Amino acid sequence: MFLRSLQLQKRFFNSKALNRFVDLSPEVRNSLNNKKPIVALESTIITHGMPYPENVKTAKEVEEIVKSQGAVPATIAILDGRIKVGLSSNDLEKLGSLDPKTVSKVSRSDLAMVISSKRNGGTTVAGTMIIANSVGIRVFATGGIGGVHRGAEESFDISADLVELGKTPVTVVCSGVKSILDIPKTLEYLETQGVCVGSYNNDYFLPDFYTPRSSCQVTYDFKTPSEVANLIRVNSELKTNSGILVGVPVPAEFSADKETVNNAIQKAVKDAEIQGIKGKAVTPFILSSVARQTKGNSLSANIALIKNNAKVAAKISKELSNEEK
Ligand code: PSU
Ligand code: MN
Repeated sequence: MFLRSLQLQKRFFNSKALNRFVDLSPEVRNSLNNKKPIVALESTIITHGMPYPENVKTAKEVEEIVKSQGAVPATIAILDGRIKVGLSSNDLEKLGSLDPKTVSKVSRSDLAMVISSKRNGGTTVAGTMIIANSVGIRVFATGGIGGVHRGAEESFDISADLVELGKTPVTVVCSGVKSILDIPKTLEYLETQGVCVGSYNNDYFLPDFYTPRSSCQVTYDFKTPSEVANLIRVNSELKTNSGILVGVPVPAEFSADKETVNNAIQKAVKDAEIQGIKGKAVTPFILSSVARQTKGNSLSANIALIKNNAKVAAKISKELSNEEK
């Protein structure tokens, strides 16, 4: 029995190296073993992206949405140095109520350190992609990815998410990048990294997170979950090893007001500069400043779009697992 479970575990870990640091929840293990639909969810959004208790509430609701579509949610985080794929309700509560100052924001550069020092960490898009890929999860839903920051020509602040998308074959379903970032430069960078980027029923417009359309158009517009599933399958057969980005617009009724958000972003970016906020702290600083300035209007758009993205990701994952049965 023990041997059989070890063999199963081995079969579904692409990277045996990561295996010994990972705890799969029983639901996640079952889903991987039986090739059932599964959607990875990140946790920096819980630890650094949203305030408590909305963060925990939203994380739980997002999991419910994935389940209601017939897929298994796999929220990924690091607790006491163990990589958790699939969090219990208690785990979520613990992670979400930790002081953001004491919990790490885990991107590729932090993974080994947070594990070796047995810390707690919320995984970013990059961190979550690495772990999802290593356990065999191919579809991942989140709000927005990191990107090229405004003024990057001076600061060199370019999110590791973009580099990860270029070398890790996971499909990230999100609402594009926030207009706190430089969207045209982000798209250029993704192209350089070899990432296939498409909008989702949005007339080729990449969403800008809080509102359905940025001013940037992309090369593809995906129409159905099965079209994306097919793309994922061919991408994996081709072994490009690149990720795919699916840009799903926030549902119109939840869109924030563009001008209000843009004004808040401009002020937040300026404040970050004045206060000398650098590196990892920049994104969380701007996010919370925008939420505060727009009096929660941006937070409600944020919550609505994550839920919608989780639904689309679950549908894609279902199509993917149907094709493989
Ligand atoms: N963008 C958001 N909300 C977030 C993040 C980005 O709208 O919570 C988080 C994601 O986890 C993303 C990370 O992977 O911030 C990027 O951080 P940085 O820019 O430091 O790479
Ligand atoms: Mn950065």
